[in-house]
Amino acid sequence: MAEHQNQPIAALATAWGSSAIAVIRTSGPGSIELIDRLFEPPGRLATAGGNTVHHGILLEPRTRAQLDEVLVSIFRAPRSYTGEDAAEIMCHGSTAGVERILAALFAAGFRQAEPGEFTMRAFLAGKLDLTRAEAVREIVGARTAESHAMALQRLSGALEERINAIKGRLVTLLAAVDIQLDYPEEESGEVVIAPEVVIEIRDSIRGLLASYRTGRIYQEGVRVAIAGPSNAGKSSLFNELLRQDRSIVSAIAGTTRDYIESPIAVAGVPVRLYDTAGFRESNEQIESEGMRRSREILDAAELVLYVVDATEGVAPHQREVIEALRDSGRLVGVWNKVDLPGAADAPAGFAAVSVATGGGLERLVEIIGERILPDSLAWTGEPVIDSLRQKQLLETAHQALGHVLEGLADQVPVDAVALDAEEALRALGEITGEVTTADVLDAMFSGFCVGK
Ligand SMILES: Nc1nc2c(ncn2[C@@H]2O[C@H](COP(=O)(O)OP(=O)(O)OP(=O)(O)O)[C@@H](O)[C@H]2O)c(=O)[nH]1
Ligand SMILES: [Mg+2]
Repeated sequence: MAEHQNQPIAALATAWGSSAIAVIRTSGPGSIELIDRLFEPPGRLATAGGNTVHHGILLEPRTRAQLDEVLVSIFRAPRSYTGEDAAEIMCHGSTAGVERILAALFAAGFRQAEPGEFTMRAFLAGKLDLTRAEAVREIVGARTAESHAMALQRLSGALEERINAIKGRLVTLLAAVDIQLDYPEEESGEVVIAPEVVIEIRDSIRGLLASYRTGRIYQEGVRVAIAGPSNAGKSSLFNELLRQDRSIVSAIAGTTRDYIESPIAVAGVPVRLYDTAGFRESNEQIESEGMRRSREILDAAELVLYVVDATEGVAPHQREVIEALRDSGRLVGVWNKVDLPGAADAPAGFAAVSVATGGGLERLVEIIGERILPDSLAWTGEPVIDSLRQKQLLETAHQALGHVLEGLADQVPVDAVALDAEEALRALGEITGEVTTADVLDAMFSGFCVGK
């Protein structure tokens, strides 16, 4: 990426498809002048100040044919997202129209932006640190209100501040070591690195590390599968949880042949909910294949809602499946159809519900929420980390501080101990991007979509 750093770039920033409005983003030295040549009234954009919006007509560069009636927002360096001169074109959201405008921009001298290139330029211009750059991607991918709020908090710099605070304490510590090394005669015999301080710093790193699981759950979510014998009401429950008539429900056993998947949110966590084929003896090829696939889904799911018809009870051959699920900690028993006469009482570990009347469903959703998001993992509003990159670097820092403590305990010379503290500092600096390499940047920004 770095070699064409100064070229003006352009990309569609909104989703590809028909919409009322689409936004084409551009950035780079000369970008405003290039668009000005395609804009009527002429000269308007080239002379425009930053943070202004202009209404006009966009023209094809060669034929001067009208392309669209547009609004163009002008941003002047350094007061733009990327820190460069930049313009954003709001046009009509027609795929054909967007294609024509992009073709005109490329003909005029823009090049197609690479994935994440706008944000990478913003990072290189010092507009945001790496934790915030990562948050840009996470905001776009957020699937629940909570994951969105969490990413927004990181974008506003809460994680960066937390890391910088830890770094600050380490810098102070190392400065004291430097003083001792520079003036050994004055400070001789005094221990300048206090282990309590190192332990405190290490604990705050550990706190952030512990937030990783919280961050991942809200970002990635969990898979919840509905399983159980045929006709127990699995598809009925699936539709009810979705609040949508998605899966076919019928009194005929073996209705669901293949699994069906749909996203929902439970306790702020994105959930992939699966309806699966009921288990029963079948010689029918398609149904057997459906059951095989359903079993794969069950194996991969973090939680399984095992639905039993309360008028039928648990058949002996199901006991083994239920026990295995219980042993792996993934079982939520659902005792369905309690509205029917002849329904037995729910056994331990099963929640009594009637999907038909809605009875017990609220409690069931609560149970699912408690299971996928135990209190210990729920977001408290504190900054959390959620990228593997951040986690690994924090682990490096944590480990290095462990070495510092060992060194202090073993009375290793202070300059050797300081090397480990510096290693921790370097790892923390890499999290925010203070020290970084082209490889790290490429790996990170290539995960973005074009236009970000
Ligand atoms: N009375 C009563 N009937 C229910 C309840 N839940 C589901 N049913 C009925 O039970 C029958 C089977 O429901 P489904 O949701 O298709 O069952 P399933 O487990 O998906 O069945 P398969 O896909 O065949 O494995 C349907 O006739 C539903 O209307 C309930 O709570 N009470
Ligand atoms: Mg079904």
